[in-house]
Amino acid sequence: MTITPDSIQQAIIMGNVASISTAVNQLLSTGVNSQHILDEQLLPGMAIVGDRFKRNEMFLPQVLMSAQAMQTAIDILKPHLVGNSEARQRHTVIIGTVKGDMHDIGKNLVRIMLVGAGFDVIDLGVNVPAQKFLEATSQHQASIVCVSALLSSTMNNMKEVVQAFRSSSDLNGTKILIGGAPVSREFSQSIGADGYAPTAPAAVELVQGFCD
Ligand code: B12
Repeated sequence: MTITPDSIQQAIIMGNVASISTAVNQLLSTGVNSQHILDEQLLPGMAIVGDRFKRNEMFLPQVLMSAQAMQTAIDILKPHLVGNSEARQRHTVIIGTVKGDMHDIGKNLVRIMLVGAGFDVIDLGVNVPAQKFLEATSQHQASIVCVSALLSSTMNNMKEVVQAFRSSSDLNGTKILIGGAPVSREFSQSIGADGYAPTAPAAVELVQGFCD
């Protein structure tokens, strides 16, 4: 199989798990950088899926197949993305997708890159209520919490998470970082979160900044 620049994007759009595995493995074996594959092929492919879904040119079962292809590709890239971990004092970060929201691809990318940067990350999964973020933070003595949302309806549940921490007597100093496609810096400020990052690498920089 010859890999053209569009092969991976096409495999994402078609939700073709077999051909995405072949294409990603082949590119890696020829020395193409994992971050380049992610930024230039996978993420633009998923953006096209999102546009087509919005315009009713793709439907939920197809988007689910694209998501599976994306996750397969990320799983293959994972050891390469986490390969450059710096020696640093270990900090524990709690991460999860907010209550009501099942989207986890972006959250998983943030987790993978935080692990790559040397953090201990506890992933609470999707549909996580505020109370569960609090309990995990206390249990793991974490100082940073990352919350993801992909739906404009669930981003409001992030406010509940921030309020739960701010009204806790021992966890009110926890740094809360939010992200996901509908979220912005302004929204982050409006709910009293400590930060917002638009991408996984930017999330890592912000978390590192909290630890300096
Ligand atoms: C894949 C997908 C799905 C998959 C999810 C599979 C999975 N395992 O995640 C499935 C098919 C299940 C799905 C379901 C639904 N979806 Co959907 N989905 C998408 C799609 C196409 C791609 C999302 C994605 O994975 N992007 C790729 C990742 C890498 O990007 P990302 O998540 O934005 O993450 C990056 C940054 O945002 C950031 N980031 C992410 N999280 C965090 C966290 C922190 C702390 C930080 C700092 C940064 C950060 O870093 C990431 C990497 O750089 C989007 C379209 C879009 N443009 O976003 C729609 C989209 C989000 N879905 C949408 C909708 C409407 C739905 C459904 C309601 C559809 C329905 N009728 O049932 C359901 C909701 C189910 C639920 N309760 O959650 C709408 C939301 C509209 C809105 N404004 O609310 C979108 C925008 C599509 C659209 N254009 O209409 N979906």
